[in-house]
Amino acid sequence: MIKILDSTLREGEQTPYVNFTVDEKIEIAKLLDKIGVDMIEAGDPSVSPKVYEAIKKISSLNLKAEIIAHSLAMKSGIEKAKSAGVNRVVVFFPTSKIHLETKMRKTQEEALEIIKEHVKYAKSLGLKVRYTPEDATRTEFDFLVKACNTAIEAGADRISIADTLGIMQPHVFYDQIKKLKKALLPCEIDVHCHNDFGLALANAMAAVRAGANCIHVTVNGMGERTGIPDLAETIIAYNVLDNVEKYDLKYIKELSSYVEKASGFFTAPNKTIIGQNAFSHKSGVHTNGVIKNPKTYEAFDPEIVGMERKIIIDKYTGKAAVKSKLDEYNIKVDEEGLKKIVMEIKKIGDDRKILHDADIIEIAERITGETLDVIPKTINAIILIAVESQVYTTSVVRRLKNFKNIDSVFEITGDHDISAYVKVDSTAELNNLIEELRTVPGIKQTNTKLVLKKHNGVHNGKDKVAE
Ligand code: HCA
Ligand code: CU
Repeated sequence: MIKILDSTLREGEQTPYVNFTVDEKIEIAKLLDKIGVDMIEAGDPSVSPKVYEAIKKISSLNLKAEIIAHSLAMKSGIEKAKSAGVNRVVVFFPTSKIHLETKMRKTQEEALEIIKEHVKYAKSLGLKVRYTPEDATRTEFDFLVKACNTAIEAGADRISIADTLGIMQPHVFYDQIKKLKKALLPCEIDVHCHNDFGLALANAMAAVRAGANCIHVTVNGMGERTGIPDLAETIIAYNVLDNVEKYDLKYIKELSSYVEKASGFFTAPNKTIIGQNAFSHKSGVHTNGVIKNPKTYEAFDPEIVGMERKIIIDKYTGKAAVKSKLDEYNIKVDEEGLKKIVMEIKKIGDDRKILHDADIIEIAERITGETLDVIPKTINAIILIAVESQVYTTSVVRRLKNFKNIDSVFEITGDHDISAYVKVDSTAELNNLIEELRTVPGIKQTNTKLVLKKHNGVHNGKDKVAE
């Protein structure tokens, strides 16, 4: 049965500009344990005192998952792992020619000695040991086998085959793991696949087919450069495509969102499983199918991972989708009216990027001649915006400056970080703007104040006259 090792707290924290606090790490570890990952790689205790503290605290939580500390082949690192109370330590030492010669300046013989000595040392402290040959996939095969078998003989019971540069392809990795399985002494094999070519999960799944036991993942696929397989993607792929039911899927969205907020590392809309578009349907053909039966265009039910289906209304939309949207608001129109509304949506959709529910209500109002819920025109508002603590406020301001309805933007002190002065023609537009603002990465919260009257100062040329 497949095992999952989550390395969000170690590999994930190696993502550029990402740092978790100790409390955030504890929260992440607890959520990972609820999902049921088999192992949690909690960090390398030599990195900093706070990393050590987090590993120690996580080790004392009595989670179901095995808690692992990562360490270079270095006695002090192994000792810190031991004193942090982990179940297992990783001894990592590279095996490829380029890493040995240029980075470590060691011969192959010296490398074997170092591996043996440090695995033995970790075992002597009573720790379980995984050995990672860093850059394994660029290592001469015979030497890779020698290095791994040296570690196994010294007491390692897991070997992590690291595709450190993400250069594998599924069929190549499959063959390599098959060969390794035959050549290695008894042990479990982990695969640690980097995603530099977008092949990380495919490579890892091929390796499992060939006999590997465990896949390394991170939440949202974080990690050095382009990261490693995404936890959600991996357990859903196994669940839906391979009937593996050992992981609890319902915490996936919560964990992913929590990690996004804690890390300031936001996923793209087209991100698998938890991306904003993962269950959005747009073209008339697709929405018509989904409304009749979601299975026409959904490989699995979004609810199982805490996500929601979305029907996008714009120029691609057909009657079925518009009708279902109107039904949501209890707006009744006849066939003729529906056609007109669809035509109008297509016309507006040609000129505008986003159409929100408020637009559709407005259009329906115009076409049916009934007043639904639109309020007077020309509205000025001040939107106070709070930004996530780890996000650079000016980078959010830069984005806001491009919004058509935002007149001016100020960075401010106090409970909020930004104030935006906004001019819109209707509440519908204001609504749209606020909704759009909420999708801007880094914006935590908005608070909108309607301007009742605007008075200009003297220097403005006019003399304190209400506009
Ligand atoms: C690194 C080390 C590592 C180790 C993987 C593992 C890699 O380069 O930072 O221990 O399984 O990718 O080789 O993350
Ligand atoms: Cu790595």
